[in-house]
Amino acid sequence: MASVDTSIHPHASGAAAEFAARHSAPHDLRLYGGWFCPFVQRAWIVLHEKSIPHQYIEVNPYQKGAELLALNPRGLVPTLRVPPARGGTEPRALYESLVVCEYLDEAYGGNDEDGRLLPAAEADPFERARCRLWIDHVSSRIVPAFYKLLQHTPEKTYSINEARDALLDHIQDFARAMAPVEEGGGPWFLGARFSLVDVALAPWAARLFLIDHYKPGGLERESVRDTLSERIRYVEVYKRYAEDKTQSLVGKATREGARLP
Ligand SMILES: N[C@@H](CCC(=O)N[C@@H](CS)C(=O)NCC(=O)O)C(=O)O
Repeated sequence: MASVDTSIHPHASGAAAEFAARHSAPHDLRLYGGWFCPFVQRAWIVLHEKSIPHQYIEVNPYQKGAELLALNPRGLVPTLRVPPARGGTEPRALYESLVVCEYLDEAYGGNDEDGRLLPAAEADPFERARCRLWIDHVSSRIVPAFYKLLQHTPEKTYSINEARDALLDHIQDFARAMAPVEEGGGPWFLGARFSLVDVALAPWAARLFLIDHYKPGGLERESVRDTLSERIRYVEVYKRYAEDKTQSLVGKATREGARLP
């Protein structure tokens, strides 16, 4: 087995780089993160959703620096440096992505009706517990199955199809527990309301393309994958649809509510 891979691109890119840059000024609430890390992304999403002022500090957790280890003896990201308690001077730290997410949700207000990403216990203890149950399903079923499939190699004792089926089974169980679209009026676990259940899953949902990229058959049919071009090319060609400027027969028909050609 090779040693730990410490070579990682040193900083975020794209939208994440812009978000990190907007939060680079010193602040007494600090997220120590790695741009690539899905556990970090959970905490980052909560900071973003609740517009919480903070400082983002990029670290490589595979080259554990003294600053990170002083806050988190496990040396993992995300690590959150929390301002000192009232009357105190020592900064405090929290880690474990879901603990960090719940802390941020409870300690800071938010934009929606009660400002909470997890239903408050006072409002609906059952719904809160049900959300935590499905967050646990994400962490204990979907996430391990994602890695088991991604880490499948031909010499494994399980087949790639077993790994793929297990991941899809866990995703289907999750989908069955979601609010039906027609009842909730929205695409999220609770329907219209975005919650910590969605936060817990989103980083891996956004990384599912890696299975298609690295594994034979991926999560898509090979025939589908082998007939696709690079994503950026679709972004370019679909711009005229997204801005509703296309003069194609399909575009015109949709605009007029007519049958597609
Ligand atoms: N259970 C932790 C997992 C965090 C985790 O594994 N982070 C990775 C980066 S994605 C890490 O810091 N790895 C450092 C290492 O493996 O030494 C959480 O939910 O926060």
